[in-house]
Amino acid sequence: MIEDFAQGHRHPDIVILTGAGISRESGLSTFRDADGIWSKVRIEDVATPEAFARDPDGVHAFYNERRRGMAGGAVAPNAAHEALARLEHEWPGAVTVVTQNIDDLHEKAGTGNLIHMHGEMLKARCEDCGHVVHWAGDMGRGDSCDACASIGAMRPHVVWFGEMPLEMERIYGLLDRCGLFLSIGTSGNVYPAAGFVQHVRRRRVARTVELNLEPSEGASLFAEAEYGPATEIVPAFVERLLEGK
Ligand code: BV8
Repeated sequence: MIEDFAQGHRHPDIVILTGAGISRESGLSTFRDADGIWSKVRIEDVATPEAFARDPDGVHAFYNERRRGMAGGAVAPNAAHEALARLEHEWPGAVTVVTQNIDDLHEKAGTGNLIHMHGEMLKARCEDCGHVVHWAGDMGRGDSCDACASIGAMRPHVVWFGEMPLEMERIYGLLDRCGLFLSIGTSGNVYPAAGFVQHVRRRRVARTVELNLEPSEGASLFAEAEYGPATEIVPAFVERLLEGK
């Protein structure tokens, strides 16, 4: 099996895209499930730069509530996060997690090679000077930047709709070199992340696998798929991969 997807070598590099589904069993809501975040608030009201310009207090309240839900270790990584950290440490090739999630559960599980393409809940960015700083508490218009002292310019260091995701050049470089692309816990609704599998498929040698609770919007684009809760199917997949190394 290893030879099937290697680019001519036994331990190809692996790129893993994760979405909200991988954190669901840690107790964090997803976005588009029946009880998901977008069933309670509209994207246009809380997750666009226009919303922030129009109603900064409302957007801060949305992120303050989610940040509080993650504070103080209330939320822990689950077996799926831990399996990906194990894969990074035991796989002979490079393993990189590209997450759409803004929680810190991959880091807590021990993943080091990690790109938060949609930013991070526990960071703030100054709109005036661009300074990015760790931020675990509530944020509001009265807060000031500890680099340029400007007041009211702090925003969540999160990529909103209509904003360019982070580290895209690095991500496409990784996709161009990987021999295995894994997509875990994402509905495949949000671009450009949802387009990564097409980017990988252009190279015949790479293996594409979807691990999700149910088929995503892009399910037909994956050569292989397994469906079930992430805490069950992800550790099992990693175990098989490492057994065959
Ligand atoms: C941009 C941060 C361009 C905020 C988020 C085509 C090309 C390019 C862009 C677009 C395009 N078409 C449309 C666009 C615009 C837009 C977009 O994609 N819109 C969609 C709605 C159609 N994209 C953008 O705006 C992006 N920016 O393109 O910029 C540009 C170019 C030049 C210059 C400037 C800009 C920016 C998108 C990022 C937006 N920010 N989040 C926050 O988190 O508050 S997106 C948001 O959706 C989250 O990041 C989330 O992670 C992401 C994706 O959702 P999922 O993670 O997939 O979560 P979802 O609930 O949908 O699905 C969960 C899945 O898990 C389900 O499948 C479920 O079955 C599964 N699951 C549930 N439980 C389990 C499970 N699986 C396993 N186990 C379980 N237990």
